[in-house]
Amino acid sequence: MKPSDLKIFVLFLLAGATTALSAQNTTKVLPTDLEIPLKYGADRLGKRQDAAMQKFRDSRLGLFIHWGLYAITGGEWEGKIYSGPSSFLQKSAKITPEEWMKLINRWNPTKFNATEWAKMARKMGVRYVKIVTKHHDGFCLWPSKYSEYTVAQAPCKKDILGELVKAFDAVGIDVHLYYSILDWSHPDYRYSIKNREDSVAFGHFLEFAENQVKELASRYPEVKDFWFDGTWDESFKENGWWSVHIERMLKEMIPGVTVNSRLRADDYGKRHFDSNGHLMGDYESGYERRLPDPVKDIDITRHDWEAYMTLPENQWGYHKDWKLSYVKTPIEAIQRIVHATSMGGNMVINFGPRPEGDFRQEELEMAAVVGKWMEKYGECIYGCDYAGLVKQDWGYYTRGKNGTVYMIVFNVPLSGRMTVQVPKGVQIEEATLLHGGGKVDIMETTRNEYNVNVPDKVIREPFVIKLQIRVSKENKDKYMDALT
Ligand code: FHN
Repeated sequence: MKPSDLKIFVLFLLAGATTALSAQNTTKVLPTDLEIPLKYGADRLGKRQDAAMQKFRDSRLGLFIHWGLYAITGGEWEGKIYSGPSSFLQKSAKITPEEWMKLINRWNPTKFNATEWAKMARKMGVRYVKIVTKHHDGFCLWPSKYSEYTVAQAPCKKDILGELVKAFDAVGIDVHLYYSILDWSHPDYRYSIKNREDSVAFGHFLEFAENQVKELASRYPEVKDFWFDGTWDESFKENGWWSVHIERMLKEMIPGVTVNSRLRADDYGKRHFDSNGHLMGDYESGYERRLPDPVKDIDITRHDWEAYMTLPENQWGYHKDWKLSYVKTPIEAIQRIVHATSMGGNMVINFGPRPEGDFRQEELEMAAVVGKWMEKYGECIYGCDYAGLVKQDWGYYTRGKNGTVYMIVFNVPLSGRMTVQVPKGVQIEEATLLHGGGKVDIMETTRNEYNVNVPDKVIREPFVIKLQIRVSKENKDKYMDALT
């Protein structure tokens, strides 16, 4: 058998074994003799369980900040508005990197106040912020000594990133750093490696990227997470060793730091999950502008993950014209936060500040409404997880650490009754409204099924009912594993 045939055969065996394992609902590791030996595959099986990871998981809600030169152009070039992502204007308007970088002379955010940003985020209820330090265009929000395209070359000369790290840290919001490997400004970047010259150039590029990442970790040691992007090109996928090296380096430099799966590529160029199907990095970071299906994709509850949402359909950085696409409402954002928590994931909401350094009205409104809801109902989000109950049409379940189950209601049934199916041996003892208290009537209708009455008073927001449940001794382990 040729090595390539052997690989296919092993993958075939693996596919069968994985299905069998899913059916048994176990997180056990496959016997190693069925796995492809990998030098750059997953370094751990199952969820990371240390305190730093637990904190990441318990946070559940984060804020993404995309702020760079694209805020200045806001999707407009030479009088024409481009409807694509404003952060891709350089590509859509075919602007050379040299021309693009002249925007640095216009980087002068006179309204920027890091403390105000941190205050807004605090009120919004986010527990961490992911800041774009360098997007695909190569402009750096910190005065990097390895690049000529940084805030240090701009008129205001401020270390914007440094100010943000300090301000967020001061209000107890963890700082995560986004770093794009893909770099349109760097002469040594290659999309693919076609010859020796490319290989040498890309080697130099990787040295540059390593220096910058190291620089970030040593300048801002209070950082809790590194989030890598722009890792999909062939050139990068052929250098899985580098992604492993960088993750290890960061973990040595900042104990407890978390790293997203998007950084990693294995020996065969597989990303996020290695060729044996195991997650690389600490959490999956593939759910961008979408969420897993709450029924079909329930297996996702086996690992940590994070999802990202933009307010308009596909705008990360500031764009002048939001009317070009649908803009999500705060209730839709709340639904996404709940959806993610109900499946054991985190939701990160993206804001793209204006070139002056403040936020647009829609973002301020979003922060205020989400914040108010989180203040009232955060108990069903922070520290909560997948509840192990079958999804119903009225909304979502989450489960707190003490076993309390929360029903988060988005669709109130006209029947006035909400069905709750429970596994064998599980009883609902009591239901109460989370905010404002008050008992909610429940009735067992048939075996393993209850009706929870819609409360009499009209509530004009997604509301939460707390269920006290009792699990008989012999069912304790099985209940939480009840994948649907
Ligand atoms: O192209 C980028 C995009 O601008 C944004 O930064 C998002 C954030 O998750 N990531 C990339 C696409 O996957």
